[in-house]
Amino acid sequence: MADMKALSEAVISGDQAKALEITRAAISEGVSPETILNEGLIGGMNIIGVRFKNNEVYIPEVLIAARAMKTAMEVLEPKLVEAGVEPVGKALMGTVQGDLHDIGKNLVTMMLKGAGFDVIDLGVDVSPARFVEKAKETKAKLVGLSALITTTMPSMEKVVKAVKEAGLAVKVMIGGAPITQAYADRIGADGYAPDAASAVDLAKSLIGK
Ligand code: B1M
Repeated sequence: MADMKALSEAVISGDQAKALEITRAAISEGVSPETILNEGLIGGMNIIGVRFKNNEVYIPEVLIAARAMKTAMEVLEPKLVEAGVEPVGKALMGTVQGDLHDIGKNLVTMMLKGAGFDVIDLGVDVSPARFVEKAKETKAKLVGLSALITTTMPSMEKVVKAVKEAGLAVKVMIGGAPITQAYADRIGADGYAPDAASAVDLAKSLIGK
């Protein structure tokens, strides 16, 4: 019988081949896609998230774990769709206009995916108009903004304003090295997270999960 604890461990250690093998075995043994996702894959990513927060592991380990999860997700995703398993929530992520830094944004995206979010990554240098247009098109409930340079921080305020002006019922969360809670409060963002693991907790709380 495929072991969900072993699947979590494969994700934690970033063993892509093992994660894929256990996921395939679990599917063929009839383990529910939801169990494989929640107990195996997300379970493993949650542990990585906690360890990252506690400085027990660092960025490379998180990236390797996320890659193992992604490999397993490729075979699991069609089964989740067939089973009608709903994602935790839909989120847009992007680095704001004028800013090309994407390492932190990618980490947050991976952690959110690891936590069961359906994340649409808009990439870097994303204009306020594009965030609004994609939020309307995808009906995402959450918009995540990343900025690494002090001169691109004002783009975040523009997104918050554009989202409000468009009358969208979405929450905006922000982060990046120069960002603080005080800045989030000042521009009217719904939340700030200092790192990728906290971003997952914040995202869940913003959408009431
Ligand atoms: Co640039 N860069 N860079 N850079 N770069 C910084 C940010 C800088 C601090 C370096 C310095 O001068 N000491 C400085 C900004 C100074 C300032 O703001 N005043 C700077 C500069 C000036 C520039 C250029 C202007 C340099 C130039 O061309 N003269 C230029 C800008 C280009 C542009 O964007 N328009 C530039 C270019 C680059 C590279 C292309 C070379 C490269 C980026 C590669 C890439 O991203 N693909 C780069 C890099 C790598 C850095 C440093 C060295 C590292 C940034 C990084 O990836 N950190 C950085 C100096 C430093 O920080 N030591 C620097 C790791 C990453 C995981 O952290 O993104 O903070 P971070 O993400 C964290 C949290 O902040 C949080 O979670 C992540 C994980 O815990 N988080 C969120 C991030 N987004 C979040 C969103 C959330 C929640 C949490 O909710 C939605």
